[in-house]
Amino acid sequence: GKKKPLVVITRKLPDQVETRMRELFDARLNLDDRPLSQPELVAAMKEADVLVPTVTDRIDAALIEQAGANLRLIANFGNGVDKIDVEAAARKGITVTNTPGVLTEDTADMTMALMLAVPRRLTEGANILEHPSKWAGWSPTWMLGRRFTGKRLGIIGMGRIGTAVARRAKAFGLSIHYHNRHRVLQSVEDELEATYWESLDQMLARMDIISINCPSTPATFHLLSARRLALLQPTAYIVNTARGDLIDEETLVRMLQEGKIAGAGLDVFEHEPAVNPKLVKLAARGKVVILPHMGSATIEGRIDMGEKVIINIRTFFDGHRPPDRVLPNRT
Ligand code: 8YV
Repeated sequence: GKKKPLVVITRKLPDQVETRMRELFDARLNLDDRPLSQPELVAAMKEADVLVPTVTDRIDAALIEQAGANLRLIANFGNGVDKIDVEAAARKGITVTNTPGVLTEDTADMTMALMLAVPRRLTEGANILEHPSKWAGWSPTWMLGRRFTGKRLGIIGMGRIGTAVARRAKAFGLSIHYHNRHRVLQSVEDELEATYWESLDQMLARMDIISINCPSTPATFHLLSARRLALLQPTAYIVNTARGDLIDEETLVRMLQEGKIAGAGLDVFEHEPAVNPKLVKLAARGKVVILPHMGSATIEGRIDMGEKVIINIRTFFDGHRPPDRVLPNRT
């Protein structure tokens, strides 16, 4: 029979995904789940037929240059391919795939959780009851937040996740606005009663809440630049479950400290896993809710992502175009 492809998986995956990968492939697993060192990553690239990286691996042009002749597929475990130089891979004839679709709902759910948490002071309240003696009792002016329903939500990036966020937000009574490279289908706009803003700047100036749901590419680096952040109303909130580098984080932090923006819910950071200590301080004061990149972190989601990776690898080695191929120059 055919020789099974050597598939190097850089991180620990759910047991049932690993079991399935072992059945189908010559799977090299990372049993202790420590991110591979640079030399280990180079060695993996040299030997493997397929590399399965995650968001914690930087697969840049220099690394891709060192790939062995066998490496034909990088099957990313995850949606965002910002850490993979897809152009450099294409130049070497290496196909790149990702796992869209299966993490849409989970990420949209977490986006809503962050969106509600800041104005309704969820973490502040929960923190108070870690020390029940801090609660002297209810009062009409105790722990007042800001009303969520009725607010204007501006979504940056109306793809799968952005649309899933919009559906949820509409059910919560928010009005839906969006900025995207192109307008979405009229039927989707109608369903969501959504307003399209061709100008991101104009949208930013008028929203109560901003949710970022677009990919990180060279073209979207610091999309929310200092200049654009300054357009926001001081009462506005920002939620980011996409990628940290979409926002000029240093400026965002300063604006939060100075009260030039009301709050932020952040699942992603510019220098993950490092988190700016000033954000941690702001979190203690309830100005921000920060999470350690948990947007898609459900058991079901991780299993589905594993299945997607497997389908992409199998389709590729059956000689067909894998369903989730990522094309270069998507900026
Ligand atoms: C994962 C994600 O945390 O898919 C993405 O883009 O950020 C998350 O689903 C990560 O990418 C897994 O590699």
